[in-house]
Amino acid sequence: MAEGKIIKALSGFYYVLSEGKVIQCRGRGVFRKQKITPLVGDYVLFEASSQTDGYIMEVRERKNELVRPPIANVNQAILVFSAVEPDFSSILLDRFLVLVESKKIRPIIVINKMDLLSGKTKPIVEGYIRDYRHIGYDVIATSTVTKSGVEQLLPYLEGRISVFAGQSGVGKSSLLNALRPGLNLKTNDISTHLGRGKHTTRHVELIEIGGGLVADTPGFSALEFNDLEEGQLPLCFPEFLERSHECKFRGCTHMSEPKCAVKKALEAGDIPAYRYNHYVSFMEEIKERKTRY
Ligand SMILES: Nc1nc2c(ncn2[C@@H]2O[C@H](COP(=O)(O)OP(=O)(O)O)[C@@H](O)[C@H]2O)c(=O)[nH]1
Ligand SMILES: [Mg+2]
Ligand SMILES: [Zn+2]
Repeated sequence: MAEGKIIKALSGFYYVLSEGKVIQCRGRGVFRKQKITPLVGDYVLFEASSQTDGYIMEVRERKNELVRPPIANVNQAILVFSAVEPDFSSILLDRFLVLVESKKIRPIIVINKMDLLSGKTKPIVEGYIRDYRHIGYDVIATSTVTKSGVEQLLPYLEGRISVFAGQSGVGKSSLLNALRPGLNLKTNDISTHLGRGKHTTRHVELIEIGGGLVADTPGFSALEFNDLEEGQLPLCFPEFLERSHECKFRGCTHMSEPKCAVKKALEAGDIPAYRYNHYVSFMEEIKERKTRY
């Protein structure tokens, strides 16, 4: 049996990339009974019946699984924001970061459209870039117009499965096109993010860019904290997590407990107020959700 990775699923066929070749496979008959649905991103063992065709015999255990789009084993999320048009939003970034961290996916932050910054907006965006780098996140500032910074993304893609995520219009498709000339993804395509609620089975495909695999559709289209428990939230803010052993109470939620190291860092200006405020509002949102049931 050979080993490979599913890069596309379409009409009952799975396209398995193995040693540089793509084999068109069907799932084993027993999968249906065992309720196993192979996903794009799955590592599989397959039996080739010819040079081009085969059967998937086994699906390896998944590291994680996204629902929309359906992809397994995502290593990282490239969170794309624009500096302006639309304006950079730190609360939206924090929301993405929490969702990504909670799935044990590594986030990479990209701030695109840097060419559009003016004298007034530049220092604001640069301040955010400094703050997020200070937390320890990788932040890449790009422009697909001047091409500045775009190539810095390539080494991050190598050997990994990545999804691009971010609001419509920030430049995700433009970035992918810039990273892989000839890809020709549609840009300024506002129809694609309206699929919600409609019964469109969106097919996903992983495309090879920079020695890695990238999903061709944006990830994390649902931005609600539906699967998140209160206790998980403090783990999704790395700069809180690293200080939490200094809090007086074990399992401190950094809300109203005394002698809280996070509160202390906030007062000292080591944690920006907006990060803490977003944390509090997410905590309230999670609690609120619970009382609804
Ligand atoms: N000025 C400027 N415009 C950009 C940049 N990147 C993308 N755009 C434009 O922003 C619009 C949305 O880009 P698109 O790639 O479709 O965004 P997506 O919805 O995130 O895939 C298009 O009109 C692009 O030409 C950039 O770096 N600078
Ligand atoms: Mg797009
Ligand atoms: Zn605390």
